[in-house]
Amino acid sequence: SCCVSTRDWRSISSKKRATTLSSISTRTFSVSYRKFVDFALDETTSHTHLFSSPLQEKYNSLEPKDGKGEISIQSFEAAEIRLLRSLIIETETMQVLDFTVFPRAEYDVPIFCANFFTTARTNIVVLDLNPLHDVINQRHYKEKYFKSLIPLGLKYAELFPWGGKLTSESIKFFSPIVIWTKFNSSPENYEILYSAFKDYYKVWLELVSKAVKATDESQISRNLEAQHRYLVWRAEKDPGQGVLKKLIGETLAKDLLRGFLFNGVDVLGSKTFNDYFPHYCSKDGDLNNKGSIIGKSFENRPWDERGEFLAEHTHWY
Ligand code: BLA
Repeated sequence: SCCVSTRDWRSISSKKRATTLSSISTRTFSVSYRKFVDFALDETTSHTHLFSSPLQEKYNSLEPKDGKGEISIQSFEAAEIRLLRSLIIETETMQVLDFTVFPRAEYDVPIFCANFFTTARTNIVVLDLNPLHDVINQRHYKEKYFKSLIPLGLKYAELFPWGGKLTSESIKFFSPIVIWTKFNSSPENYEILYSAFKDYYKVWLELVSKAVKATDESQISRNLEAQHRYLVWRAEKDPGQGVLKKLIGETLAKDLLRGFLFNGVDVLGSKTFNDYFPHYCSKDGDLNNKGSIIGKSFENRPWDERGEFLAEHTHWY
């Protein structure tokens, strides 16, 4: 039959559901991000013990407003991990993965970040080990975590074209091995994306396993502030916000952003968006609606093959 009610939808298996989806829609998908998350959870479990996070229950029952499609969340903690959380959205028109792992403040290891937005035609992808500290001016931190990973970054920089201009501030949250790309939907591309995801997650887990727990209070508070600044940036500026608002409404979307995706933004620090990003202040004081005061830049990859940052303006604020 051509029509499925919401109830039928929920009671059929996900395999059958996928088939039904492609037959009732002109769009067909060859990607599901579930296996990405399954891989990451299996790998993590082989390194450390995962505990279910209290956030799980609170956000478990989200559904698209129109009842079409599914929203799945997962969240865990571990000895070295403050929060591992995953959001998967599967509707008739899009597939989204937002998978991020935040280490505890005793560790200065990068934040694992996978953000994939997929429609029938196109994909917007960020996959990175987001550095906690400045990798443009702080040579020591860059070398500590990224020097040995440059060849891995180069491998995928050749397979995936640079995604073009992006919000200028974002580059400061990216590493020299960032995969920032847009590509057409195709099984081949998803295969490469899956292998990139696996490679990046494995090296990230290695970093976490080898990381030395800081005991120095000032180091810990520097790490904490860097995490908080990251959370403040993403909770305020995530380009997925519009999509989330349409999907579940403004109130729930905001709660999901601050309470789940970027959990900690309201408790890990007291600085505000203005404190961290003062250049955002505009004449009318309506800073939150601006995409970026600086605008978009970096039409081409700003890192060379040795992982050196190429742009001249390395101090924006
Ligand atoms: C676009 N997502 C983008 C862009 C970036 C990112 C750089 C290009 C547009 C821009 O620069 O603003 C992702 N930016 C990031 C990430 C960081 C950052 C990961 O600063 C981390 C520090 N994307 C999602 C989710 C959805 C989503 C969950 O991660 C949807 C629910 C959608 N991203 C999405 C859409 C666009 C986009 C629709 C294109 C629209 C736009 O350009 O604003």
